[in-house]
Amino acid sequence: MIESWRWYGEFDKITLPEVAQTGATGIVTALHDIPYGEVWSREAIAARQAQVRGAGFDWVVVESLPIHERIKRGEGDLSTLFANYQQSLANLAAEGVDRVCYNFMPLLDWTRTDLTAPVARGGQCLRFSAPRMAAFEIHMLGREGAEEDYLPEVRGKAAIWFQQASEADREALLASIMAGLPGAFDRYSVAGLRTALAGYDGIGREELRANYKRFLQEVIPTAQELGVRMCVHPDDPPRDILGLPRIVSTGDDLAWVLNAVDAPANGITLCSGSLGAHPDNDVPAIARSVAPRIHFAHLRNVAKEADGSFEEAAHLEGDTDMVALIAVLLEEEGRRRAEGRADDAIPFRPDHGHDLLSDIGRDLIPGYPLIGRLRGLAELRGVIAGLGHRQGPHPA
Ligand code: DNO
Repeated sequence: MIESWRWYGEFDKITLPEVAQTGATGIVTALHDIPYGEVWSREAIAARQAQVRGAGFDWVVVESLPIHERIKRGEGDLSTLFANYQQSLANLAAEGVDRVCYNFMPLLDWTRTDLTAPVARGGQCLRFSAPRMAAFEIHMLGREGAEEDYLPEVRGKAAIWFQQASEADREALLASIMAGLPGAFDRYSVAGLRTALAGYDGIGREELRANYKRFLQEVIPTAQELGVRMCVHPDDPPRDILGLPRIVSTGDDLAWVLNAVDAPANGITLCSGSLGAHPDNDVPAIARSVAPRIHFAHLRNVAKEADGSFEEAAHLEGDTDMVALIAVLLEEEGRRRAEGRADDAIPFRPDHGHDLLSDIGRDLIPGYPLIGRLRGLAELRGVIAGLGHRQGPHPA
């Protein structure tokens, strides 16, 4: 497994020399300042590549090469957007970057209601509270039909929260829900979000799947030819949100993706935290079912609650059996080695982390602190070493 670290380039207050001290050797990054839908030029990619290599790292994965909303909505003539995406892949390949993570979540990327929830023994974590999400949708956004998406008990708690919340609490909730968009992108106001949501009127699960399939048909053959591996990131949280359909949430969804265009370049980012927030998902079993197509892994854990809320747990705590999951990944690497492949190693990163110690007050990107991720990486490294030892020595 290749230990890697997400770094947000010019938007990240954590420096590459700091990252080097974590022991990670791979960098996961993106050109966050390029607007969605535009070509990533060779020059811009080469400049980032030089920066990463100059600091002694490999740029192992792009996260993300984002998909324009018009592609997700299947709106109008998409030929330029598809051509631009293909060109970006060609430019990345030409500069030696050959794994690309993306997601197909409509409108919002990951969604949380609280970015600084207290952790029992100190520190802060990201939290998704079903009652607060319900308060937002029902009482702040006034989305039609939102009530039906929540249990009566959750609706009750939502109404109480909303009545007691100050204007500042409501603003903080909106800011948390909007924080998932990485880099320098738009944050919606409540009114802006209503307008953006209206763009998805009439787009249900089947329509979104058709639009996704069209994207895969356009992009996977190009990726395959270029030797680039595409890896879709699962929905976070893995459920419909704000009335928007989500189609990459379960093992069945992943099987659908892999079958939609059946090629090795069409692969998966196995994100244990995203998949693990769904009550029916057995993450190690899902990993086993898609193992040959896992091109990248995000390792983190969540603790779920009965009402649909969840909190990000320490990497070896929470509901997912991390040791069992890592065993699946190591087994898959062994299978690749047995096939004689030189590209057997799966890059992974400690995904998210608690804000711990000097992380607090540093105003880092939510979920991406230094010490919290360093702790996560060290724990995961220990599991990998322990399981690897049991399996016998790795070839050099
Ligand atoms: C959250 C991340 C996601 C992920 C994108 C991939 O921390 O895991 O933002 O990068 O969904 O496109």
